Order: sequence, then structure tokens, then C-alpha cells
Amino acid sequence: MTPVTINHLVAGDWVAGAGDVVVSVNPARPGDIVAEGHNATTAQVDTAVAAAAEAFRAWAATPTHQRGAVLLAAAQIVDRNAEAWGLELATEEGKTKAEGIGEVRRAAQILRYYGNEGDRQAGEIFSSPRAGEQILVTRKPLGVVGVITPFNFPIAIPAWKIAPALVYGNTVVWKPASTVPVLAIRFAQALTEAGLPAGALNLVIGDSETGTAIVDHPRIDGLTFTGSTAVGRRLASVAATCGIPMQAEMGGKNAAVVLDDADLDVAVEQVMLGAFRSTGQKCTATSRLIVTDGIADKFTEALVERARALRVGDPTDDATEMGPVITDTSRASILAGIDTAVAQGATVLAGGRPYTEGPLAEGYFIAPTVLELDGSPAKVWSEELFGPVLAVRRAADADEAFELANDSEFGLSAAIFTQDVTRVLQAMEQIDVGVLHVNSESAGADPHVPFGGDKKSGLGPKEQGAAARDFFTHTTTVYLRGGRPGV
Ligand code: UN1
Repeated sequence: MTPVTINHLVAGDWVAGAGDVVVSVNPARPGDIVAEGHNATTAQVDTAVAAAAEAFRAWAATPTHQRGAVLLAAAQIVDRNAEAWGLELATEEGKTKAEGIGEVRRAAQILRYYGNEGDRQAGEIFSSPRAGEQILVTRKPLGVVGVITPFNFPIAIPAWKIAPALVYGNTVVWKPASTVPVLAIRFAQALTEAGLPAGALNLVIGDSETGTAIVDHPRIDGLTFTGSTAVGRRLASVAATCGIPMQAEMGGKNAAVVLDDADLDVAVEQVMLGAFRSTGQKCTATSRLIVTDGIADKFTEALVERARALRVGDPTDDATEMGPVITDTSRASILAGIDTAVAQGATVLAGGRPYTEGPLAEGYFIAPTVLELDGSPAKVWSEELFGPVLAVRRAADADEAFELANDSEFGLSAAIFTQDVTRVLQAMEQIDVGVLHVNSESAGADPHVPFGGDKKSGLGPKEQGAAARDFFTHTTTVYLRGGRPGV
């Protein structure tokens, strides 16, 4: 594949970066360059923000139906290119081709959902305690929104931030992870080809300096971020200093709880998907498993057998079930996390190693890993590794299992496997998470319902569905009376 040239979309033009060289490689074969070019500089970020500010008034004044029509046209372009862009996604990010194509289609679905926003309710009306008066709550865009997105969903997460930002009348300056520039370029191309006016979306590819230049820019009115907890907290403190609202989706340490009465096959299948799809690189991935004593031996044995048999390989091969992690640095930190777990008493039931021979030795591969913990303090239980590593603990009963599920500073998602409706109701009450799956894996999000975490997994309003409106608009409460006495 000829490398894609990395350019930036600034004020409606595709321009070369004036910063450092940036190269994105195929994590399955790091010798293969997927894209290359130069990062944007801080001066280019300034130009992008100025363009977004300039475009704002006209875009905000455009009827929602018309803004939505641009998103609907972009959805068609994205759908039409799903196969080709899905393959590019797998090549630059490392998830399997099927997942890559699925993600591109998901971006189209998100564009369609927000493309139809004009048909939905735009505000509210309340009774007034005073005669001749009504109270309306209207919504307006924030202004210029900074969007910072991670590597692991290079088109779906941008879609679920940028589509609502635009449809509610904001303009955008977007910095994607520099490891996945191709899908960012494709998404921006789809929107411009669909008729988005110049300056409404600006794409600047760069490093953390670029991100900081966006957040603390005086003309930025809000920031939406998905990524690591450390970066999210740093940006949140900058946003707080600048006095702008921020929405942050950060870490997860999501538990699957398998109770004695669970259907074994369903639970094993779903825990496998939760732990190892996308090589475990989802903030919603299952990284902790809690299994009650009555089913623990049978379940763990079946799971370990599946994990050992998982086909790891080049994500563009149809037979592959799990690809590499994103970078060498990431592989090294995940392997170090496994070593620490073993030093802290974990038993390796599956995986636990990189590949040192054969075709996988070259790429950033790690075998699907299952570690059993004995209950003594272990970092792998509390800290996100963002890789194909599942830490297992046993619980005496459902009550202890729920307590262990809550034993985390994070609260993004959880999965519970049982056929007992009473236990399900109890889990809904007791497990502190933003997303709870009953008899399905811990990952996944639909465009029309809120997505986001409890506890320290997130800051600010949730994403997607009507929840997105809370972040991307502000309300004005209008006390409305007639202008003539008695009317
Ligand atoms: C999903 O579970 O399909 O960064 C989406 C992440 C999450 C998105 C998860 N914000 O992994």
C-alpha cells in the first residue's frame, strides 16, 4: 500500500503540516508505513481556531435540518467506503478487518442519527406561576469546540463527538491520535465532500502540544476528550483554568460477573469478546472477571481453552480473531503490567507473553492473557492496562461478586451473567457503572442512548443520544410575556 500523505484541514483547505515529521506504521508489520507527513504547528492550530470562530455565526444560523442534511450526505459517503476504509483502519490500528468495517458503518449510523436531529424536540416549555407568561428553555451552541480523540476507535468516536457538535451548530477544531491519521482524514473528507462549509470542521494532526494548544486557546468554548485518565485529568485542569466546559471519557477497569446459574456457553463467548475484541483496547473492555465458586472451575477451564485457541495474527487476514496492540511502547507497558501481576502473586492461566518467533514476532502482538489473582493487592486489578489481559478473582456468592465489581475507582461498564431476574435487579441497584450489560459483553454503545461512566471514568455530561445535547449546547431560560398590557 502506498503511504497516505498526512495533511490537515484548515479553513477549508488541505494543507501540509509545518511541524515535526509524523509517520504512522502498521502495528502488525511495523516496517510498513501507512501514512506520513508533518505535524501541525501551534501557529496552524491558531489558524484553525480562527477559521472555526469565523465560520461559527453562519453555521449556527443555518437551520438544524440543513446542518443535518450535510451529516446525512456524509453518512452515505462513509457507508459507500466502508470496505476500503475498514481495511485501512485494520491496517493502521490493528483491530480485525471485520471490526474495522463494522466501525466505519457505525460511524455512518451515528451520522444518520444526528443527521435527523432537526426532527426532534429542540427545547422545552414550562408553566409560569404568573398570568400571561410562559417559560421556555431554548438551546444554543457553545461556539468553537475542541475535539480530542483516541486511537482505538479512529472513526466511531470522532463521529459521536463531531456529528452532535456540528448538528447543534458548533464549529470544530479536532486533534485525533497521531497513530491513526488515515481514518481521521477519511472522516473529514466525507464531511467536506458532503458540503460542510469551510472552517466548520478543522483537522489538525499532532502530539500532546497540539492538544494543549487547542485547550488553552482563548477562542475555544468547550472541549470533548476521550483517552487516558492521566491526559484527561491534565486537560481538565487546563480547561478549568480557562473556564470552559469539558466532557471527558477516561479509564475503565470493567468487570464481568459470572454467577453460578449463568449459561456457561453464553458467558464464555461474551467474556471472550469483551476481553479480547479490539485486542482489549477499549475503555469498555472486560479487564476483570469475577466468578462465583460454584461455576468457577468449569468456567475458567472453558475460558482458558478458548483464549489459548484464539487466532492471533495479521488483522487483515479473514481468519484472524485478534490483532496486535497499537505501539511498541504500549506492548512494553502491557508486558510490564503482566510481570508486575506475576510478581504480586498472579498465576498465568493463558498467554502472558509476546511472540518471539515466527511471523508475529515482528509486530506488536501479545498473546490473549488470563491471570488468576489470589485476592492480595495487585495493580492489574486496579490499573487499566489497555491490552488483552483479563484478571480473574473468585467470589463466594453474588453479594461478594458485586462488592468486587465495585472495587475500582472507575465505573464505566460492567457485564453480569445470570438467569436470575432478582440478581439482575440487585446488580442494577448495586453495581456503580454508567453502562450495565446483562448476559452480553461489557463493550458496545448505541448512538441513541447515553454512553459514559460513573465514578472516576468520566467528567461532564454523557455522550451520544440526547445526552450529547447537554454538552454541546447551553440553555437560555426565556420568560415570555406579551408586550401590551393585558395581552
Ligand atoms: C464501545 O464499547 O463500543 O474509548 C465503544 C473507548 C470508549 C468507546 C467504547 N470511549 O473505548
